Amino acid sequence: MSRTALRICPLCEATCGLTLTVEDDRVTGARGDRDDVFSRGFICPKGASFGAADSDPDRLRTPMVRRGGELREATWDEAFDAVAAGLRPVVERYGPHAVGVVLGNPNVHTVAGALYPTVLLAGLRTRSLFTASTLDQMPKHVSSGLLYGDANAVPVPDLDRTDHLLLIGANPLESNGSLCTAPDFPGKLKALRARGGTLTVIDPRRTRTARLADRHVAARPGTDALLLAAMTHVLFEEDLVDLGHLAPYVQGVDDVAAAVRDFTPEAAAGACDVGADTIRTLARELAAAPTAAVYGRIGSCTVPHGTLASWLVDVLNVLTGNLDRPGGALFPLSATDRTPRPAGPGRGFALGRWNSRVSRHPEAKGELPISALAEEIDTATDDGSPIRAVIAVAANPVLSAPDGDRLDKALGSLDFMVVVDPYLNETSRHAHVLLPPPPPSRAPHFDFAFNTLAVRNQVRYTRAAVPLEPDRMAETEILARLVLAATGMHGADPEAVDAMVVDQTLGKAVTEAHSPVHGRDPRELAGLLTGDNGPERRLDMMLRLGPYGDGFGARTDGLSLERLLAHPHGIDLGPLRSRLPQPLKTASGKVELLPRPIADDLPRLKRALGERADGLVLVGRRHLRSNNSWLHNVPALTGGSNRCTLHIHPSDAERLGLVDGARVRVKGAGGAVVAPVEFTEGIRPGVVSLPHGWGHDRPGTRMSHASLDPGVNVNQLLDGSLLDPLSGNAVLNGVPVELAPLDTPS
Ligand SMILES: Nc1nc2c(c(=O)[nH]1)N[C@H]1C(S)=C(S)[C@@H](COP(=O)(O)OP(=O)(O)OC[C@H]3O[C@@H](n4cnc5c(=O)[nH]c(N)nc54)[C@H](O)[C@@H]3O)O[C@H]1N2
Ligand SMILES: Nc1nc2c(c(=O)[nH]1)N[C@H]1C(S)=C(S)[C@@H](COP(=O)(O)OP(=O)(O)OC[C@H]3O[C@@H](n4cnc5c(=O)[nH]c(N)nc54)[C@H](O)[C@@H]3O)O[C@H]1N2
Ligand code: SF4
Ligand SMILES: [Mo]
Repeated sequence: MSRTALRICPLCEATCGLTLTVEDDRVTGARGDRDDVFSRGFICPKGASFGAADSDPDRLRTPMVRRGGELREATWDEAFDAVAAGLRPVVERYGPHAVGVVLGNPNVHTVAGALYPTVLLAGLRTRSLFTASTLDQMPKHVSSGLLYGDANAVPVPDLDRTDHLLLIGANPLESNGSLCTAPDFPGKLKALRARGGTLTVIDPRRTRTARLADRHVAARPGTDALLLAAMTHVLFEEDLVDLGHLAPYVQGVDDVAAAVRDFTPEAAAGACDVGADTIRTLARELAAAPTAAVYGRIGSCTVPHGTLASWLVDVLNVLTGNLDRPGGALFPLSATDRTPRPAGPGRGFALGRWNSRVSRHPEAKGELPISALAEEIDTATDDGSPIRAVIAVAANPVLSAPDGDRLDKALGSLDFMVVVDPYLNETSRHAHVLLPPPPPSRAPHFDFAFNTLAVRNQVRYTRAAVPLEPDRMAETEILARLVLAATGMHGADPEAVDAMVVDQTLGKAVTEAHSPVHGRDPRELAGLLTGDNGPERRLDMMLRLGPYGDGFGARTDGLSLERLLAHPHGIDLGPLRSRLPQPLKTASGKVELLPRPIADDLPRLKRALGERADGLVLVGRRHLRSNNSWLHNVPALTGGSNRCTLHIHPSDAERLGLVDGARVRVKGAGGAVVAPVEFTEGIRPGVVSLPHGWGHDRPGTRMSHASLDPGVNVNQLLDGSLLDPLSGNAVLNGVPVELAPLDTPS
């Protein structure tokens, strides 16, 4: 019997609605849901392969526990007994910081990842938290924290209405967008051009996105902060600054003017390898556009000046009056955001409240740099214990983070490691206990994270498309049980975790004057919650307390889980709207345009004006049918152009005596890898590119298709020492490398 079921796609940030074909509890097809209020039928090749990814035979079905040195199948009870027995002694003997928590990217794509890690961290009280954010967008969080007082207040380019988009270090035609949730990003860029708007792309590679642009600037990698500082300089020099409606909400404009005085286009041109006249044109076009948005992503974050570049993106939006206005860059308002409090000064954002033990890296947003994970495990100091146990959820840092070989060894030396992951892969092979979540068709979906980054306010929820088999456990329950086992409550009812969160949240809400439930009885409110299980009741609570919620009866047509379930294709909540000053939580209650830590980092940027890379530098790239390190096991998503090759400009190749298709040795500070070269005019001379997430050739893994064409781990070229100092973000782009031919040309 064949039927259809709706499921929001978890495979990238675009969050498209899918219509799945289900036969005998197996997903046999996926197409775009034409009635989805947000994605309106859009789908990409990855989403179309949802069924293949979902039913991959290498997905683990049973927990595994290490016995006699080997991972063997076990029951869920045995597995959680082993977790409690493995973790508690470490906490009791070495203290909470000896337990490292590692959270990977898919946590932002699962309900479990949204609802339980915060509870786990609060219960454990460890400072040893490492996530994919420090391989990704931590510079943006730090910049937002400093500018707006809220690290999660990330302005999103208003793709549907802007007249001018300046896109920096992003390739949405392959990635489908990031920190800008927009189903059919490619279509939105085409629509921008069709309505007479302009698209400018800054990228050292001539990507598919760059080819769509009116102007492509192939700047030298790692120099965006210089380029943007020079554009800012031009705005002041040519009197193009116009804050418009923002004027009452911004402080520090004159300080910024002084801070960028030395960053003339002429001074920046050499380092960026972009003509001073081009830099001036970019600034003038930005200022002249009726509305405009500057948007920076991975290429502007994972570089030595990532936080400064992220800050300058917003500075340009502010100085041209484009922040917080339609057509510019706005703050979304998600259905599960907390009830907006009245505008006014807040507590601000603190950086470096503690430091990592070995290299003394400052924390950012409660996290330590994942580049420092290996040394925090393998290096002793007289300042506390090294990490002796790790809890890893949906993370594969052996491939995703710098120097995988060192991390691989470090993970192998742990007293205990528990991993929640569907695969036995490069990281999870070190687990003492491996807990496999069910495939996505058997899990519900709600975009807690991406709705806060979406180009349109909307809300959608899909329940599991296929029922869970009796021997499987929902990932929400796995994480709830993990919380209990890690915090000394092993064996308690996992629903108690949800009940505790509900009690705490409602208990606080009733005390807040601005809350719709102010003064009510939290137990009465808890009794009103609907939903089939703990996680659904928590979702109901968040929706009802949220900005569109029914306030538990206070607003008759407001949102609740019941109301959302009655709209299986979602509810549209309208275009993004101006929200300032409400989102600001800085001590001044204003946008603080030149925060102290930024000002203190500017001399480093000034020194970079004189720097020129004399050798080759490496950048990454993404392929449309990839997803970081874990989709290489799906045959439908590999092959063709999705290969781990070194892209190089023919002029560089000729100079180095390289032959197209031959193997080359690539050497960096952290090691060397061998990959085939692929000539392309689509990359600027002086730059080579390798994709990440490859290197599936380690023993003891079970990724049978991926290991057929394993590729190499680009992050082995890094030694983990190159970081953006303010955010602790790894430098993954613009990394110096040397090449040597391996095969003699025949
Ligand atoms: N050189 C270089 N390195 C990079 C990048 C780059 O651009 N260049 N990009 C970086 C970025 S942006 C990121 S986000 C990181 C990503 O790095 P990671 O956070 O390590 O994420 P993935 O590589 O996607 O691995 C995700 C893991 O989650 C598992 N998984 C998949 N689905 C689920 C699920 O539903 N539940 C659970 N529990 N597990 C699941 C997968 O099997 C896999 O083991 O990589 C970073 N590394
Ligand atoms: N198909 C696919 N989609 C994905 C993912 C995937 O692995 N595959 N991963 C997802 C994740 S976790 C993320 S975070 C997003 C990332 O989404 P994007 O930010 O769009 O990531 P990329 O496609 O890697 O594009 C980054 C671009 O930056 C360029 N670049 C490199 N260095 C520099 C530099 O110094 N300056 C400038 N201006 N540009 C530079 C690169 O050439 C590349 O074209 O994608 C998500 N979507
Ligand atoms: S664009 Fe992203 S969310 Fe949409 S179908 Fe493709 S992978 Fe899924
Ligand atoms: Mo990412």
